[in-house]
Amino acid sequence: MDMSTENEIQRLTVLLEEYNYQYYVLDNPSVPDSEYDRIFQQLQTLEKSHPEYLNPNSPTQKVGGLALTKFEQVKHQLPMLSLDNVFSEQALSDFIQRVTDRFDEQTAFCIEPKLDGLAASLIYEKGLLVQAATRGDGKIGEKVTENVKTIANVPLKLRGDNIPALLEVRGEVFMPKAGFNKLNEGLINAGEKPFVNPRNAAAGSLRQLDSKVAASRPLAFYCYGVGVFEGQLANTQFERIQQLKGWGLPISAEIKRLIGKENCQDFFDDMQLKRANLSYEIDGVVYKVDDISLQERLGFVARAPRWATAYKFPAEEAVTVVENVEFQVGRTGAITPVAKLKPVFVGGVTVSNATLHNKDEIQRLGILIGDQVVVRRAGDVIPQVARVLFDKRDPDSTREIVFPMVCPVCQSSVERIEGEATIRCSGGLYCQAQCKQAIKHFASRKALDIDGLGNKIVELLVDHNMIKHPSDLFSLTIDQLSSLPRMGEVSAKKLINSLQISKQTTLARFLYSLGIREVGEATANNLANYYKSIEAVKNAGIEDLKAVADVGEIVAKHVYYFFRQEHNVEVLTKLIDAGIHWPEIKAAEQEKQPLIGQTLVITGSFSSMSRSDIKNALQALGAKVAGSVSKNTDTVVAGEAAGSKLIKAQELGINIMDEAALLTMLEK
Ligand code: IWH
Repeated sequence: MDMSTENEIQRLTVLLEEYNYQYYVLDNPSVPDSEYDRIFQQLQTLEKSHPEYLNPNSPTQKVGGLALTKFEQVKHQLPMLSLDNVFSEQALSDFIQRVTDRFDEQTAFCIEPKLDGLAASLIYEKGLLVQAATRGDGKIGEKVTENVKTIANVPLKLRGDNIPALLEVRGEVFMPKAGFNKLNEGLINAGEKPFVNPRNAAAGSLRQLDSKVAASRPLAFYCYGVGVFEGQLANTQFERIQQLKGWGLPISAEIKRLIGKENCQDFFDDMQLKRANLSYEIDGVVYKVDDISLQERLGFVARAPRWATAYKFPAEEAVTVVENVEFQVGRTGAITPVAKLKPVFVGGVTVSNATLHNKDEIQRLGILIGDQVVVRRAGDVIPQVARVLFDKRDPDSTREIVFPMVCPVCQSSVERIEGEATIRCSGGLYCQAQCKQAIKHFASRKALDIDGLGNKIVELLVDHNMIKHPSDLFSLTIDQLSSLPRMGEVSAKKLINSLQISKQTTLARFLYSLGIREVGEATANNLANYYKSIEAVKNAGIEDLKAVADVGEIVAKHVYYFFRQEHNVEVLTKLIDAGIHWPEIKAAEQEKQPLIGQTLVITGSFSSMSRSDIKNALQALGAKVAGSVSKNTDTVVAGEAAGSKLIKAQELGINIMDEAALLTMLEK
């Protein structure tokens, strides 16, 4: 009986270790979580009834134990170095040149994202985790073994063959974004202070004296190198990392080995694009000479290796002053408070405005005009005020933000809706601000797609009283247009021409272009397919509208009331009178132009057709063919030797079509 219990504990342990490896390291679980949980409970039950067989490295032992009164200090046998930083393409290029100049051949680099966490050292003896320490000052750190043992993806025991007798693994302890958000939510609900960012949360959690608290924190670990070791390791950085992975240690999925400045810079650019979609925060990219013997030849300067550098993203947060708050009127009349900032360089651009969203947000921030604030600009997202520096507030130079009683643009009354934080201008298209936004929307890419009618020109046209409604666009003359500042006769003619072209559209685009609240591209499509004519949409009742795919009570009401407003119907009539038209929706018509509304990009070279023939063929099917890949691209048609456009498309998750697939589609 005892023998079989011991065997059973051993069997379950091995099984869970394998599941953990598949889940955390290979990112490819072989069983559902419920099955993992079932085995886990079985093992836990057996261990409880037979404590004599409980192994301290059992997969069940990740829950933390006794609380410490302080952390012991540990001296790192090999110092934990810092990295040199670079902040520009030129500086990266200089680094690569400097390294390459030392050797005859092109030097390969092992490249990885730089995680925004804390460096840690994990020591495995005979494959068992015996000590974990923080980096500290690089020479002396703190022993946080009990806490690190609770990190879900840190193996207590290594797996596989040829495990070194001694292995110091270096890596980053961090908190994934999702876990951070959940942790903060819990802290706020409990009336406690949330962490400012995932890095602080990771630091606070790793330095918990009570390892049970640390165990409750969603920490993770990725390794990026080796410190001391006894035994044989591969002689390149890239292969060593793969060895660590094979022994059950988690590594970032992004690590690559590359040669050449261009590839190195491309990796950085790609990482910057991917950044927002990664599940954890990164603050740059690390480049390491791949060959360990070359690393040794390069050696160190002061406390940083000459064979590695960190290329940092521009800071996403900066401190500045709120000089004023203005109120902007949007397309639907929503009045948004905008903080006018002392210009500050953040996220790679100079920022002088940040949205404050609404009253609730202002209250949440506790912000006053004159406050010093942290401004955040991440990726392409509009700048936000992250928080107020209350310690720096000077009551003499701050004042409250007062919401306007009337629209700041047209002086119409302001609507406040019970339970909504947003206030709205009631002026409709009488309000110049709403009018401008409506026309910009009307001309935008997914609406009538009027080439050459950018935001600046719309503003000028409205300011010069040349247009009031979208329908006025179609009676503009070349003389009128060329009288505008910075508009010559050539651009005026071009614009008149694109206005002419834009009249041929689709019902879906036309419906979208009207700017009905809550009617986006998808809803416009659904409405068009369901009703097939503008008259039918116009006459539809609320209940009937609700029968359209994805249309609920709110959308239905917005559509219904839009067509009950006299001036909307008037504009609509004028647009049709101006000559806006679309093919009648019949199944056969739609098949003729299956690519209408889609943007394609052609890249690479093709063997069966020239690029211009492909372009013509795609346009004949209704597609718009663009020159560069962006998030608006629907499909990239990639031939042989496609380069950066293809890579970008892959990063953005855009549909990719090769030559064979293209030909098949064209034949259809
Ligand atoms: C209940 N998970 O940590 C439960 N599928 O191989 C059990 C396990 C997990 C969740 C929920 C989220 C996560 C899954 C596996 C392995 C380890 C592990 C697995």
